[in-house]
Amino acid sequence: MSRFTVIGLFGLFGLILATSACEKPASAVAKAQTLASPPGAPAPSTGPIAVRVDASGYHPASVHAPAGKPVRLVFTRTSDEGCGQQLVFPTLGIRKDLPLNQAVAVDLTMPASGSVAFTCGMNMLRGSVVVQ
Ligand SMILES: [Cu+2]
Repeated sequence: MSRFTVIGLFGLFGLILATSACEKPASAVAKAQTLASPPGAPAPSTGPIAVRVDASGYHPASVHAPAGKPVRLVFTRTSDEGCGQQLVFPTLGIRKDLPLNQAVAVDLTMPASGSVAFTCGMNMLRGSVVVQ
């Protein structure tokens, strides 16, 4: 086996690791989102909304807030696995680092209808704040 073959194999292995670390959480989040909004969901909280970030995504992946009102989300990343180190609100131009086990507040104003999406730095973990 040549030196280049060995380097190539390690590179491929690293790529597979990086890819699988991002893809698994995304499918888990998609599953969680369909379960997150059952009929008769609880009323929105008026205080800050806590969202935990781990290897499988955002918990909860879908939160609710009143239309047209300011809302504060507090994100805490509790796992070094996965790719939740960065938090992005694409439509608001917000990009924040999430240090491990440190609460990071994000203030935003809800639109009149619809939802505001948030993702990891690579748009693989996904969540949303839905107008209620
Ligand atoms: Cu990612």
